[in-house]
Formats: sequence, structure tokens, C-alpha cells
Amino acid sequence: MKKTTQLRNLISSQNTEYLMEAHHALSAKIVEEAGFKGIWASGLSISAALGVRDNNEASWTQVLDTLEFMSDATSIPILLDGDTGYGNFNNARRLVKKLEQRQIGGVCIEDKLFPKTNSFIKGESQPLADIDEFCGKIKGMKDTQIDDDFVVVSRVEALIAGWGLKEALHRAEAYHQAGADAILIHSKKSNSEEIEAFAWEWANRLPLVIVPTKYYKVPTQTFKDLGISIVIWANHNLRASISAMQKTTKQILQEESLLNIENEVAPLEEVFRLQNAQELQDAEKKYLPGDQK
Ligand code: SPV
Ligand code: MG
Repeated sequence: MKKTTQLRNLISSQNTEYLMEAHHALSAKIVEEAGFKGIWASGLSISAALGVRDNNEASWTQVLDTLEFMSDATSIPILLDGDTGYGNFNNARRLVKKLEQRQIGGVCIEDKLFPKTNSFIKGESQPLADIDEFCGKIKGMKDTQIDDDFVVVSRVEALIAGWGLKEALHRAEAYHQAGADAILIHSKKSNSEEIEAFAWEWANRLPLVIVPTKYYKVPTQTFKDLGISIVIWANHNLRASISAMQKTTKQILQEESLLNIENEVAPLEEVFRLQNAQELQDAEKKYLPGDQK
């Protein structure tokens, strides 16, 4: 099934579905092999993996290059964290065109200004986009997509910025009217009170997407009971790999030996398997002249 259709099925599913973060092709493949039905291409994680900040320091074509590898390595859909769409409506339209060419399932854009900052860094002091301007961006994106199933998620940052529930609902409804396929309502509270209040008032006008990074203690059953469409586990492969690499590197530095490390890290055979090295060996038998096999 097309990746766009797979993602559309996830947002329209009656059940709560999950997207797991990946930031390069290897992590994307690991997400698919684990059994997830979709991938969150996190802006935070992709930028961190590139060694830069989550402030649009990586250009959008550099993000696109990463995505292309991720998409080539997997068969489940990717929802790109497209930040603010990397500019105005025109930049966002071109982004949609380029994402469709790479079989990306959809994109999420947030109602902040370019260049953005991660929502968990000085969230209150970040300006929000003008509502009409953001609606024009959504319309431009929806009018640009060729595949009807390509998904545009509109992310409401009003709660993060401290503008309150009423403003969040007002914005979400405007984005709904502009043609968004789903609303991502973001919160940095450690409980789910404002998310619950939003979901009740919202009453399923469009599917809701949440990112419970800061309210991780809230049981997932609460999100199911609220009828949340998609839960994004937004940065945990990045953070898991940071911890694993720091531990391994430190140990090798201290011990000046691989003796105690070898059995703690993935075997080389696992690396080759993830790269599908076998396929090349089979292809060589088929395509190389006899004396080079
Ligand atoms: C990301 O993963 O880059 C996100 C989610 O946008 S958050 O970091 O919570 O803003
Ligand atoms: Mg982001």
C-alpha cells in the first residue's frame, strides 16, 4: 500500500495509533522492524544527529536528504516534522512537492515563525504565526499535493506559548477550516490536564495528535479514553543512542581495550543484516561475470 494511504489510514483509524521517532535510515529501519506502523521524522532528532540545533540550522534540503535515505530504507509511512514549513506558503508548497516525490506520507507544520526554536526551550517567549498567514500556508500545501492521501497535520503551539485553551481551540478550528487533515496539540506540562481539556472541547472535529514527552507519566489508557488518534514517541531513539554511545565510548577510552565491549554491542553480522548485505551478494552471483563472483 502507498505510504500516504498507510498514514491516512492511521489518522482515520478508530484506534489510538503510534509513531516512533527516527532520525536517519538506520533508526527508521529499526522502528519498522520493531513493528511500528509509522515513523516520526523528528526535527529535534534529525538536527541533533547532524550536530546542529533545532533552530532550522540544517537547511530544508539537508533534512530532505536525510528523509530520502529514511524512506528508501523502509516501507512504513513517515510523518515529517516540517517545523514551520521552512518559510512562507510558497516554501511550504515546494516542500510538499518534494516530499511527495520521495514517498513521504505527510508533514506536520507548526504555527510559529521561521527560524523556529524547540518548544521546550523558552516556549513562552516564542511568537506564534499570524492565524490568516498560517491558514494560507495550509491551503497552499493542500492545493499542491497531487496524492489525495498525503497528510498535512497542523500543530497548535498556543498552549506551549502560554496563550491558553481558548486561543488553542480558536487556532485549531481555523486550521480545520483551512483544510488540515489533523491537529497536533502540543503541551509541555507534566500532566495531561490541558490536553484533556482541549480534547473534550475539540470533540473529534479532526483527528488529534499528541506528543507526551513531558507528560510521559500519564498512562496511555488516558489517551485512548480521550480518543487521541496518534501518539508520537518523539525523541527516544535519539536519546537511547546518546546514552549507549556515551557509555561505550567512555568505557573504551578508560579500558583501552575492546574486551568488555564486544558482547555489549550489536555484532557486526547485525550491521550487515540491517544493511541487507546479503542482497548484494546474491545480485553479484546473478549479474557479475563468472570470474568476478
Ligand atoms: C520534534 O520531535 O522535533 C518535535 C516534538 O517537534 S518536540 O520536540 O516536542 O517539539
Ligand atoms: Mg520539532
